[in-house]
Amino acid sequence: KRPNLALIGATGAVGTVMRDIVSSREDIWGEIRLVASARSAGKVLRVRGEDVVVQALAPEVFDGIDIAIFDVPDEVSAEWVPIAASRGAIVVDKSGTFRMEPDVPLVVPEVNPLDARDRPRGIISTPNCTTLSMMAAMGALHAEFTLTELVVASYQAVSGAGVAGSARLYDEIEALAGDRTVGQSAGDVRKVLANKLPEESPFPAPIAFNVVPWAGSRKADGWASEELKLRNESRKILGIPDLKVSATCVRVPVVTTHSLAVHARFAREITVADAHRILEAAPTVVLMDDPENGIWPTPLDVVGNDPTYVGRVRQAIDFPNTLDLFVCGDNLRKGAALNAAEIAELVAAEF
Ligand code: 2RA
Repeated sequence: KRPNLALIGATGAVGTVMRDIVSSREDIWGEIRLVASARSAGKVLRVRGEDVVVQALAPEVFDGIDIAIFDVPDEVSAEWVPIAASRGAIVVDKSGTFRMEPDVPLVVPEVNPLDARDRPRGIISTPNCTTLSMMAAMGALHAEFTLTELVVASYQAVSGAGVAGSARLYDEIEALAGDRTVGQSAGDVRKVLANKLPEESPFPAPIAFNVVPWAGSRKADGWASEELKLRNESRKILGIPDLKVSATCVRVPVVTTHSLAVHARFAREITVADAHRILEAAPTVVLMDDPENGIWPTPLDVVGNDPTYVGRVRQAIDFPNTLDLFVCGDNLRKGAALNAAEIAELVAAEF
């Protein structure tokens, strides 16, 4: 049987990439139903070359659906994922709502595909895009050398904050373009933006010409939610409950593709050659590591592509058994839509 798929949140930044992915990969689906908020209902969108009318989220939209992929805000998932599951759909949920619940698997198909089979609530979570940006690479290295510690700094793209995040960066760049004096005295960019773009930004500081050491919501003791997600989710996906993880998440003026500087310690000695061998053999990782010839990944070279790109692999000079490396992953593809689609494909193979 070809299972029927529903995409919930079909019109957002991730939903748009999701439609593209299900249209461009091998077609394994029966019906594909598009669902969004009442505001977007009635829109006509293309999937697999056909026009599909977007339906408003309601219990009945799950009738006859085998697998539902949710990409909606946490509170919408909290309300609607259980409704979808109770109506018989297996749910792949992108929100943070269920990720850390012990009876909900958190899956990256390259790393822990078997976890997707153990889903007592009919719910499978897909990780946050920041975690996902490094997971294929770190999972492959862990499988052979056993990770013990991760220290990560992220350089997160604005589309991680959705369509509004990208719009804000473009608007700020437009508002500042041509003025060759901005960025030279403290607060000058803020002043221009306060005049030209008085509406509230999704970011807590100007993002054009800047880096902002904050991503996500406020958590205890000065941590941002993105930093804690990276820690907790890495532990769960890799199956290392005591993995030591410390992260600083930073927003940068990049439209799409998150980058991470990763300092990774292993249980035993690992060389650059070991890491190259493993990463080259990992099917969804692309190694771009030839600094003498200026070869390393950047977001502009990676955006729109599925794999995880790795470069700048070095053996840490002052830390034993430790590598430093730089990873880039498209936050809307592997970081979101692609991983969810791949989980859904794993489940579809059971039909
Ligand atoms: C961000 N990781 O980049 C988040 C999106 N879930 O804002």
